[in-house]
Amino acid sequence: MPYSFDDVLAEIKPYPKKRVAVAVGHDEAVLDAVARAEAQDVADCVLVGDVAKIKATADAVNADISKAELIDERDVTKAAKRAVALVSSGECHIAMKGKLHTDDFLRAVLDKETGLRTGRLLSHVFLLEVPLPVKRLVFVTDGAMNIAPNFEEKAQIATNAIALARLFGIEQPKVAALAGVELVNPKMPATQDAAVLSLMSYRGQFEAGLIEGPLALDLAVSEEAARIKGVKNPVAGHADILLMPSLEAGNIMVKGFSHLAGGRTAGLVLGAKAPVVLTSRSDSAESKFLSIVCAVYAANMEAVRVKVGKVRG
Ligand code: COD
Repeated sequence: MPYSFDDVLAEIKPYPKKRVAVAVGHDEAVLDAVARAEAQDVADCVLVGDVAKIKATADAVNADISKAELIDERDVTKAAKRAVALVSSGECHIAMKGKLHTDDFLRAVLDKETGLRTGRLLSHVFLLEVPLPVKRLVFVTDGAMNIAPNFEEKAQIATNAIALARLFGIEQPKVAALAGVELVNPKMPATQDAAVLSLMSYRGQFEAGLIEGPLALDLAVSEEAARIKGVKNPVAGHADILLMPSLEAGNIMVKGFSHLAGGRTAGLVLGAKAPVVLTSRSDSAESKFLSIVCAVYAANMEAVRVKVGKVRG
């Protein structure tokens, strides 16, 4: 089971490389990440976009993209659709966002004809490499796709993240349904949703994971905070998945972690036909590379899961 991004990178080495289709490739950090993925035999990449701009950008940052396939499509919307279509047709295994707005990229992913819909809710998960009290990966969802999820959507978002955490080797992921407090307050709708999700979990409605809530962030991740506040349950202090009440909460938390505390993060969209790498345009090349690594890991573990048939979704 990987406890760090370096572990994830080491664990994918025996598995086959995957093909990544990048939508609108002329982004410095994306091309740096692509060059690293090619150099470390993690993935082969197809870069869709304005080829002249892609080459000029790669030159500017000294990114060796000589092994990548280039497809010239200067229109941003068409480039996004074309990259995603390469994945839905099976020519590539992973879609990745390049230099375009998140919503424009996601609309290509959701396209009814050429997109990656499955009939399920698609949702985003950030993976955070948390240093304390021991280094491990924590999953934060949804900080990038579903803006204000209703109760049913939160249940699906939790289910998607549980499936991902299980691919990452956590047998029964512990989910903290986060709010500002640990008691149900009718004036705070997030606490009500969290309480019902928790009840559903105790009734066995999330068979693969354990949801507890409402919990404030400190209670979810700090054993000491839970002890001081007298909160005793199997998730308190040990949450693997932080289920956020809204996109803003998740997005602000993760950007605080990376931009204020220097934490390493990766980002994926789940629930689609294939993993989708979705990072912010301001994320570092390292974060984009780590996201490719995690997508390759998820795609390979999913294949193992289907073959072995041991793990329930
Ligand atoms: N899963 C599956 N289908 C979906 C989802 C989803 N999460 N979201 C929308 N759909 C389907 C709907 O069922 C419908 O058929 C179609 O897509 C259009 O639905 P709308 O009109 O509600 O959606 P859009 O196109 O206006 O917006 C969808 C986005 C994902 C683009 C939107 O939710 C969005 O902008 N999300 C936030 C993206 C963002 O800015 N993130 C910032 C992170 S840095």
